Amino acid sequence: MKRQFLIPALVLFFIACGDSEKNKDTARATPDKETEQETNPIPAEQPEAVLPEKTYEHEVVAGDITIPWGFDFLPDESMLVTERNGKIYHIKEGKKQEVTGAPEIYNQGQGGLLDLAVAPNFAENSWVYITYASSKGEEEGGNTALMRAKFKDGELTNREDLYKAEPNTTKGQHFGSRIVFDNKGHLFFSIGDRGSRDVNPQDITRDGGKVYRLNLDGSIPEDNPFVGEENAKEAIYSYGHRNPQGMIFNDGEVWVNEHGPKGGDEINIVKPGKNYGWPEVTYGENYDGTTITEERTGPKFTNPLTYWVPSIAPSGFEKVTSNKYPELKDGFLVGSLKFQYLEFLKIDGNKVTKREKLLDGLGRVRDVQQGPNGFIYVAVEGTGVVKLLPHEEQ
Ligand SMILES: [Ca+2]
Repeated sequence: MKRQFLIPALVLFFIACGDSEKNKDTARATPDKETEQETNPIPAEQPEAVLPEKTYEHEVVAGDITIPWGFDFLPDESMLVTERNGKIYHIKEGKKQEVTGAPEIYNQGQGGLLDLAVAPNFAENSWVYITYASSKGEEEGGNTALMRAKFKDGELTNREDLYKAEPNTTKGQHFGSRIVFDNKGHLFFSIGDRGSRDVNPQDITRDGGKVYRLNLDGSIPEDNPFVGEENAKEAIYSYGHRNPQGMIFNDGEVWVNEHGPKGGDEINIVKPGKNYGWPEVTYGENYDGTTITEERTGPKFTNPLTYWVPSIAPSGFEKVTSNKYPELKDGFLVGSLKFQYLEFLKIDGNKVTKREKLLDGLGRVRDVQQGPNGFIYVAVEGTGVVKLLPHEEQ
């Protein structure tokens, strides 16, 4: 989940995230290799993904949602779910009600209604945050926007646009997007490279291929890494991303997973001002098998924690902290759009030690959240939102 409500005090614990010019610095990079391997280690190869010892069952909690893109929980444990085509549903006690006041979307390619995150202090202010593809602006096409609105009685009101990426483009790729909160009054959200990999991700004066950090009212934190830099988009927190569609707040750090090209999906630990390399370094290649770059790493770039070859097409991200699934506790969950399962990863230090395919074949997994009740919920295309049943409840 994106935050947790703890009673009695409102103590909040947030989890819920080319053929370009070659890197000229590679040749003259010889900082202390050992230190570098400690602070920015080259990721190890992953183990194969296997089926779990015991198959998990599931139950549908919100059906008939074509592309359930993102969801989050309200303090009463009811759920808000976005559907990419522009609808938002409130799921309460098994009943699905369409919410009025959803934003007007630019419905193109991978764009549409994207993530939704309930404010950490929703009980006091009723804010929910939403990312979506928007056509606002002068140019034709659209780009990713972030808004907030108050949710009450099945209705979104007091809508405020907090960020709109520029410029618009008619390209249908890589809008991102996920939203998470830290416990210091900020929110983070992601925008993909919008199909312009050689223009956007490496340029901090342009939107796209970035993770952004804002205050909850949409203003830019004064300590953002590029504040005061000429022409910089000051909301940028990190850059060189391709298309992050999974994000969590994990032990004080923002972690994203992001789609690579053919091969080279990544988990990155997002640090202020860091460059995650796309497209100058990547473990992937073009979809037609041609080379993007031979470089996998370089001194200017922060290495991923892990990478997937072949790509699983990751979407959604969660850390299991509840006691409902002892065998999964402290592990990570990532949806696979491509292979239609929920991937479980055990990570020890900076190494992935186990990968399992949960709910294998269920459908394209779009999002995953641990609910305030400790159960794992999974958004699956063509189905809706399902609950992962612990073994003892089957
Ligand atoms: Ca990278």
